[in-house]
Amino acid sequence: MTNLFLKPFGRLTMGQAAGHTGMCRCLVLLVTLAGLLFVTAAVQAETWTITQITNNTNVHDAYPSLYDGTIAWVSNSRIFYWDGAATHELTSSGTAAFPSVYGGTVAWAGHDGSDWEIYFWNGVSTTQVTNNSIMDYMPSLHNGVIAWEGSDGPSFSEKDIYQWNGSVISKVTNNDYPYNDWRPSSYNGTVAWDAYRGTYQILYYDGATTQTVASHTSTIWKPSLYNGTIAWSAYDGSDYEIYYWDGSTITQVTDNTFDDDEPSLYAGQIAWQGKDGDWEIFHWDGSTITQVTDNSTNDQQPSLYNGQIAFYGDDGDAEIYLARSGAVPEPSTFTLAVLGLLWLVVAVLRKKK
Ligand SMILES: [Ca+2]
Ligand SMILES: [Ca+2]
Ligand SMILES: [Ca+2]
Ligand SMILES: [Ca+2]
Repeated sequence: MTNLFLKPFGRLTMGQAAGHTGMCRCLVLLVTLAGLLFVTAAVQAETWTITQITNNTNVHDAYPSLYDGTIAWVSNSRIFYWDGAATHELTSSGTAAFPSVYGGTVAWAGHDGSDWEIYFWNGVSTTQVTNNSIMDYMPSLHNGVIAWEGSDGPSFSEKDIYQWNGSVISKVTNNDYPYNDWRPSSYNGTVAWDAYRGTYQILYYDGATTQTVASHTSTIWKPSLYNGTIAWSAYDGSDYEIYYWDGSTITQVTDNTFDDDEPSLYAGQIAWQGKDGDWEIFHWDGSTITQVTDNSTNDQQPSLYNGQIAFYGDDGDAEIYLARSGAVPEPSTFTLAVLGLLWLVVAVLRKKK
């Protein structure tokens, strides 16, 4: 029964697999091959190719939002949209912030002269979603639905979570000070946000009910929602760390002595910024952390989508960058050397026969 496995291999490499010596040679070769493949796999690292999207002077390009190779960002308080080939400005005045992109549509917050409102660009024209005297801020767009934080209640700073489904505005939360709700992340009509309910919490509204995902006596914030799973950042007593909830279990992703913040979640993978002196971009593929940037200037506010990360870096006035991952063997010369060594082993064994 062993020969069933060895024979085809033997024919290919040694010309014979019958007999004790042949089997031994085959086993040695198999073990060597397995070992070399393992070593080759071990030195394969996730590599990132970084492209600079903006290149200007005295213009602060920041807060990118990425969706399927398209990016929306803020440039000197104006909203810009890169469709993968060309750049378009979506605003006509410089009072905007916090763009969120989805499938050729963009939401953002804009100041109308008296307070902040939510705006939505459907790819052709812009709609003003809110028109009131309260502060509407930090919109998150997904599939035609926008969630944001809006102030109401006795204290102007007290926030609730609102949602717009394309025609109607509803409240996801409705409470008063000292309860508070901030920083929503929208996904198909579901919302995650951070809140104060006596303790600091990550809350999740699945479209029907709201549950507490995590509770903390110190800061826990900036949730990023993806299909019933959430990433966030929390203070562990000495610095900030990244956490991931897969719908049932919480995993601590980082455990170091510097701040990790601004997580962006996509399909079990997370990008965030970590401060190893200056801010760098990091990526977690579900098991391994890779450092995406490595320089002496700040790289911040990553937005992750399907193996790509948009972020902004500081070249004096801040620019938008796009990092693309590729599972390229590293270094490729090592792989060639392994193949060469393998060929040598085969040649020697053939000669010995
Ligand atoms: Ca710039
Ligand atoms: Ca308003
Ligand atoms: Ca940390
Ligand atoms: Ca950096």
